[in-house]
Amino acid sequence: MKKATTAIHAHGKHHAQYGEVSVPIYQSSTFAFENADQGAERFAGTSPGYIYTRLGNPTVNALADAIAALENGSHGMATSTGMAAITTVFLAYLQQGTHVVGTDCVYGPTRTVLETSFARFGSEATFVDTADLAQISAAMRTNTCIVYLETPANPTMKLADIAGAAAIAHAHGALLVVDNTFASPYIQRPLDLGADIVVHSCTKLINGHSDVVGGAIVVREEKLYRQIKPTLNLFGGTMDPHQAWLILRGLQTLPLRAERSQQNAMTLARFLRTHPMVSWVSYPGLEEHPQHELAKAQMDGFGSMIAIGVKGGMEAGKAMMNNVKVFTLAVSLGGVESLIEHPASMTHAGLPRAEREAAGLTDDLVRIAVGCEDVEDLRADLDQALNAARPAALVAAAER
Ligand code: LCS
Repeated sequence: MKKATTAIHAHGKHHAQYGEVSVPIYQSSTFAFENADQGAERFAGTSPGYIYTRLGNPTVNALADAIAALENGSHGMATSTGMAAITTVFLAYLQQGTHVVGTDCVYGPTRTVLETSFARFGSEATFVDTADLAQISAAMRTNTCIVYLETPANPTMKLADIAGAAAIAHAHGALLVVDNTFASPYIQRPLDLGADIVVHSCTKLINGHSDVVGGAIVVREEKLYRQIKPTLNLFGGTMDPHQAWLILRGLQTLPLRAERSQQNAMTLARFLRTHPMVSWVSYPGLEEHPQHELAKAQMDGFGSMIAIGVKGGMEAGKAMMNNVKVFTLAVSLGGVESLIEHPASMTHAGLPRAEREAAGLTDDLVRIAVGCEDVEDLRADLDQALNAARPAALVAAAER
């Protein structure tokens, strides 16, 4: 099946009881056994069936299977949030003395959790510019067990070569984990390129309506599922059935939303690079993006996220964000509505300034999450908001 058909029908593995077309919400925390022997068999894994929703639930499994089908994975797991997906994978593999090599400009909390919580448990992490494979190779140690990529990365829109990184990871006996949130499986399938594990914040494009948080883990083969699923069950980062149902509903229109929002993003990126108030634009669909060729090779499109530098830095960027009318000033991304935010003071504020700047996350960077509105309205809104930032930029220039 092709991608759009899969997005609409992948939950079809759910066995309808009454011919229902939509997957029901199995809002039950526990599932009755017919007798004591059956209960024991379910716990032993020798009899199929559900036990308790933290361990598995039909609505949640329908979503996990659908995302796994879209990612071409062997097994999927749905989690309470994207961070639960990411930390469950780390909890499954990291221990005292292990080491992770990761993308320097990942979503802030992903880096923070490795540098604080997992460091406290004795596992180290090195963050490098994973756009450069040589930097990944140089950072590998004998105890590196995970290479962790975010591509495109939040918020710089830098890419990493997934196949190249997989070769390096595997040569060192490490796993390649890819956060595929920014692209979504409609636009990029890391497992096909050699990754072992994909993680998602389903809060974003997969759900697409800014009304629910959620996450997912998809693995290449059953062995990895057997390593990760017990950790998810024990630590309890499980998804709730109602959450799963909402995300299943959103997933079915992922192809439509992804197409529309990336078309809008391309138009806006081209417009922004001509705007006098914009000093630079990072969007993989622009020919001048340093990894435009890689984007064409490993992605089916260029996605809906754009990073820009606003002339006049932080103050001008703030003035711009305070003046948007169609865009909403809010963190998150991947919804039908367009959002705008300032990573250095919001999503990535938890990182020390030196780390942020070394990763290309400068104060002038404004992040634009493009939605599905009429592009003319989005373009006019960005234009008037940027023009409204002109006085702040002049003040900044005078102060320099
Ligand atoms: N991975 C990426 C690439 C993300 O952008 C986010 C959230 C997460 C993981 C975590 O997912 P969550 O637990 O929130 O479902 N990114 C956000 C952002 O850029 N703005 O607000 C949240």
